[in-house]
Amino acid sequence: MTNQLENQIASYQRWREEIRTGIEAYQTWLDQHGHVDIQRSLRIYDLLEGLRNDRMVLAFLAEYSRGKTELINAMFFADFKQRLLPSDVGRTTMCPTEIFHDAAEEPYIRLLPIETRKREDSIASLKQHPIEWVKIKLNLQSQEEMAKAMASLAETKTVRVEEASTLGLLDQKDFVTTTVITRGSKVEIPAWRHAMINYPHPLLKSGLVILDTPGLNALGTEPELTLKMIPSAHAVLFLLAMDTGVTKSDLEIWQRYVQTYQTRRIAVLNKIDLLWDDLKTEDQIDLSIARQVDETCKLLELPRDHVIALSAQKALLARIKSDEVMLRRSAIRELEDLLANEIVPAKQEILRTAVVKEMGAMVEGSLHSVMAQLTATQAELQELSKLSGKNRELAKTMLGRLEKDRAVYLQHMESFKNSYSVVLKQGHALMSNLDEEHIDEIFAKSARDIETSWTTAGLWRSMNSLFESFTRQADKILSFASETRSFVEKVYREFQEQYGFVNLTPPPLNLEKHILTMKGLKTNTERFCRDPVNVMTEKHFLVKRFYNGLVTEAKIVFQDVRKDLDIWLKNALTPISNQLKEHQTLLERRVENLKKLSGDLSSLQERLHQLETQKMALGKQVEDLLRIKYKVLGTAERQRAATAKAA
Ligand SMILES: Nc1nc2c(ncn2[C@@H]2O[C@H](COP(=O)(O)OP(=O)(O)OP(=O)(O)O)[C@@H](O)[C@H]2O)c(=O)[nH]1
Ligand SMILES: [Mg+2]
Repeated sequence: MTNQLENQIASYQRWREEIRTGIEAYQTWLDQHGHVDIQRSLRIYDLLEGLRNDRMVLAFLAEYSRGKTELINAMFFADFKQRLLPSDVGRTTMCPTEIFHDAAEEPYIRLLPIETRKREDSIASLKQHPIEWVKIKLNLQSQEEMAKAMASLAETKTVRVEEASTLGLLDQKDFVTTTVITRGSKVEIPAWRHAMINYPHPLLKSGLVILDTPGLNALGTEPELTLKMIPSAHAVLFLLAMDTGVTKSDLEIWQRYVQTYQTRRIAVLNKIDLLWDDLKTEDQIDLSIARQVDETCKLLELPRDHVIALSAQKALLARIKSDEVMLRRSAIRELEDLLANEIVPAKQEILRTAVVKEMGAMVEGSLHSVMAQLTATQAELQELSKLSGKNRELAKTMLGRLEKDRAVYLQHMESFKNSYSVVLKQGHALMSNLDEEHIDEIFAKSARDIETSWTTAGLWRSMNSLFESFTRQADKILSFASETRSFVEKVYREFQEQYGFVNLTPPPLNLEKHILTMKGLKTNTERFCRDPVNVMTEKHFLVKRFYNGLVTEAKIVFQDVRKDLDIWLKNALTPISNQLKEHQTLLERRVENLKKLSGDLSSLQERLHQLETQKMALGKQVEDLLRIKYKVLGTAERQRAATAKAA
């Protein structure tokens, strides 16, 4: 059963493949023409790896029992002809569950024991250690075995109150953050902390990852989920149920975990089938649904087309039974179309921007360099063809003129080199402010600030100084980047006017994403520190866990800013410096050749022939590079057109 979403994701995958082959072709071009450069090769290798591991994450969030798991079953697993993931009344999914495909391994479900919460390791780091996980191989041929394996996602265990407390799952004064259900003196807690399912579904094979989560109570206990996994997802699907409407706890999850962290968010008003009533006309039913949708838009402050009313359960049933009428009525396709038309292109744009950022200047630089060589070859050809049948005197006059040109050019180069080295020095100084050692220092200071008091006040003090330090660094970097851009533009203008250079404008340095992530962390900290429950109870283990989550994320932001600055600096300064040096080499070569010729004009024909061959070869290189450029940096419009055609 293919639908628009599958088509769109498949076309996205093809596009990604094309970029990958384009980049590989560029690497081959570099190798073939002797432009081997370790640093550049490493960057290309990293980018190729990134493309190979590219993932699009859809996170499903909601209070318990709104039908998240049922919707995932209907959207992705109906071909299995049964409810693959456990979905039931009351609380069902007990741990965050990632569903993806990894071709390197046989299908499996991996479960991280809840006891790992006693340690400080993050889930991300535990993912690197398969030994920490319980692995169950999935036998796709047996529905019974599959259902049994998937049932683990809903597994709980009964433990003593103290045990739940050491796991950070229980605080007797406060049940808001607990995930437990009290059973007399004992409590019931989730058996697993996190689950990973490797399942060979076509959409998952294309790089889609589904994140199913448990309801509100469980969300609060795993900062990594709320600080990292949900904000970095490419879209959040927030579920509500028709029968409950938007409740207080729905709104709390929305405001706390979705609204401020996610720009691509869709609300799903599930269970519309509960309104299907034989005693009401279709119009009456539609009216009730429309009223609820309007109400939801208002409460969640979402545009009308981002709230979809549907029935996950009927969609699953319709797909299992191949009942087209029921499937249409379930309205699940509206959601899938929205994802196909909005979320997939948005994800594509993110990747395209990243590729352009990494490769744009490199490919353009190579292209300009080859074009400059071609222009120089043509100029020399023209110059020398004038000499045919002429005397030596003319050659000498030409040589004199060319040498003068070269001298003026060298003077220009000198003044450029001076300003260039000043800019480069400033750039390196800013980078060294953000190297491992300095970042460690910034974070060590923040740790010292809080170590004596694991309280919300201590947390706020410590994090605030960290955020301020970040803002200072980011401001400095941005103003440096804008000055550098003006400098490069000025140099290009000068050299374009005098020597006919092709103009290259360095892109602005964009730190928006990192600044927003940092703002998100700050809002999160503020909310945590102001939350009356946290202030009153001052649960140190929770503050510590939250702090660890925050600093891990903040450190990544600092590191990412440094990485971006590094790439930007190279992209902004390397092409112009290369172009200038190359122009110098070409001028020198022309002077050398003319010198040789002015002594003996007999080899003129041979030289002309050489230049013709060179011109052809360079022309071919320009063609190759244009093809590569088109593949690697092809515009979003081109892609959209291709997708529309495929659909
Ligand atoms: N009538 C009706 N029931 C539904 C629909 N979708 C889900 N349900 C039922 O609602 C109950 C809860 O669904 P789940 O998919 O387990 O909900 P969840 O959001 O994953 O809940 P947790 O895993 O506990 O967080 C189950 O009994 C589902 O069969 C629907 O569209 N219509
Ligand atoms: Mg569930």
